[in-house]
Amino acid sequence: MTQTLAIIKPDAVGSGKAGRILAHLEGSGFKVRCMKMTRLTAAQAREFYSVHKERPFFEPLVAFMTSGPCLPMVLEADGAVARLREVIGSTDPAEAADGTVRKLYAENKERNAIHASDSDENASHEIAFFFSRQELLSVFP
Ligand code: 3AN
Repeated sequence: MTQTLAIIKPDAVGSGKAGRILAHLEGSGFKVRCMKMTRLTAAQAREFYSVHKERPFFEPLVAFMTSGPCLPMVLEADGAVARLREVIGSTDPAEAADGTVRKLYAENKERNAIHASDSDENASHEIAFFFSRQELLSVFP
């Protein structure tokens, strides 16, 4: 079993799709190991997406990610990172495969319902970004 980080983004939380997305993830075989509701500050959003800081969509992305609450969570499965990328679908819902989370629930390329780590290394980093060791251990000692 390996872990990855998902975030149900503010568009999906705000439009009442979080429960359906969570059910979709659980139905796809993921175990939820830790989860919280939070609202990112601009500084946190800039840090989280710093790899995109030179891109034209960076400031709109920061504005979107701070526009309302989101639900970061640690998900566990066999080959969790690759499996979750498959389950969420392409960044642009117009290009996402049928039955994927983004095809079903995303509005567009920016307001695309869910984030998922893209490598094991980034998954560790992103899990630590949202959850302390103590928080993780307090849920599943
Ligand atoms: P993914 O979330 O599929 O890994 P990334 O890491 O390339 O995609 O992009 C991070 C986030 O930046 C996306 N989830 C999306 O919200 C936003 N984004 C990416 N590309 C664009 C774009 N061309 N226009 C607007 N927003 C974008």
